[in-house]
Amino acid sequence: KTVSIIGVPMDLGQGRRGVDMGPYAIRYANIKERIERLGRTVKDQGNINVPTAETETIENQKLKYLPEVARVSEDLAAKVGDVVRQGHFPIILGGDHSISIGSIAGVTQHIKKLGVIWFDAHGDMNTEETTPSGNIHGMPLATCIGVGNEQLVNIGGFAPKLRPQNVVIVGARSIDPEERELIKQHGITCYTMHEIDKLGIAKVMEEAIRIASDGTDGIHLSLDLDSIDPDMCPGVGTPVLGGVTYREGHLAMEMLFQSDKVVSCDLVEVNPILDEHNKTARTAVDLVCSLLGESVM
Ligand code: DIR
Ligand code: MN
Ligand code: MN
Ligand code: MN
Repeated sequence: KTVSIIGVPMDLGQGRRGVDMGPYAIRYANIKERIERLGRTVKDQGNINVPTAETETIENQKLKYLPEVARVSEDLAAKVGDVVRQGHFPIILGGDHSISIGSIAGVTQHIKKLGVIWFDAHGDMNTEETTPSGNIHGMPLATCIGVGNEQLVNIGGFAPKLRPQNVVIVGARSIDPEERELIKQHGITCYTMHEIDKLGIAKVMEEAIRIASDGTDGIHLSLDLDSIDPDMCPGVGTPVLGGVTYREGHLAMEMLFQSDKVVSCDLVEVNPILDEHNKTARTAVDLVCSLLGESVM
């Protein structure tokens, strides 16, 4: 299967500058060459157009840059839909995590029953009612299960994109109080760092893959690099101590490869301005190579 890379230089979904440079940072870390070395054909589709923060104004403090995020999401959904139709495996480079609204809308145009593994320090299950920040990057998972702002929920012309029983959060360690209630209320499985420490990443991933593939036709991996501990991923907007280690991350990706269920993935929240010599983008590329079958022997 050909791999298609799509960049989304989006920073309007959160409050810190620099995450719009994520796609360039990940390309600079040689994502294309590294995947080609695995014997895959890689096509870089370029970037989706994203307006610059300086030219836009915030109209709604509970949904910052809503019209701009919605427009980019529609464009991204169309592009992702296009490459999935061609039989490609899309890798979407963020940008902040709001881009997953568009990427998942694109994949589910063709793969109607999609499971999702949401690797993140956060739940991303806020709505305009629960958000403490007004940042849309804290809302994409809620949006995909059909909860929240109507315009966002209906990106791509249909809703919901995902059934909560096929959604699994892995690596969580910072959840807002009302967000926690939404996760419980909708029956989303959430493996926090507590479960990873107690059960081990292998057991957690075995369960996550089972849940995300139960009755679905594929799994989308949404990889927020802040899931990984800040020692290997310091270049993210909202780092949280006590994350998934480099080794746990690799084992998780290897198990996803072995499952043969993953159809698409996002690499999000890489912020080279906050990074140390592009360490976060390099870790992202290492992890995606494991996801695509790189192994020692
Ligand atoms: C916080 C931070 N829960 C919010 N969220 C995220 O603003 O909604 N940080 N996703 O990366
Ligand atoms: Mn996130
Ligand atoms: Mn996060
Ligand atoms: Mn974030």
